[in-house]
Amino acid sequence: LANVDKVKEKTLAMIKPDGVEGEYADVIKKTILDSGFEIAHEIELQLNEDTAKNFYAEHSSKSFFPSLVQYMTSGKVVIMVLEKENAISDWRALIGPTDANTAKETHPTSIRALCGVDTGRNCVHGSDSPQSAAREISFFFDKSTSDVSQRHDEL
Ligand code: RTP
Ligand code: MG
Repeated sequence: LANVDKVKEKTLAMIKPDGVEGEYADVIKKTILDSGFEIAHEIELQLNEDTAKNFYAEHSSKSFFPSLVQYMTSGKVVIMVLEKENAISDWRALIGPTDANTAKETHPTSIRALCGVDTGRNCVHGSDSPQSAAREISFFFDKSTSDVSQRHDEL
């Protein structure tokens, strides 16, 4: 059993427009690699309104949905597939709580403490379950190839 490879898990990570605009992408990627993740795929693109709405469809009835869509379409994002054992929960732990002000108080070494502003502008995204990871990875990446490929140049 000691020789059995640990099963790797994949999750979807995104550096949101404020993170890209604030030039946090390089330090975030360094933190990702230093934390033992592999970056299996990476694309940078500008989300359009339909794509942002579809990606965050679970929040479509929330009062913050219009501002979320506005925020997510305000500039380029970097989208990555991260791979390691326990990638989904470990990436969520590394990014910290949704509200960046809470992150600064309770998780000062988290990524949202580093580059987030408040509960809306929190600079990074992470899949919150195996189901959402599968949905979100196939939302942006073509499963039929193992190359760094993307479904569209602009989404
Ligand atoms: P994410 O999906 O982006 O990783 O964030 P999360 O799981 O920590 O939080 P979630 O509840 O899924 O919310 C998605 C994103 O919507 C924005 N938001 N604004 N009260 C508000 O104004 C509010 N609440 C959430 C944030 O950008 C949040 O990350
Ligand atoms: Mg979420």
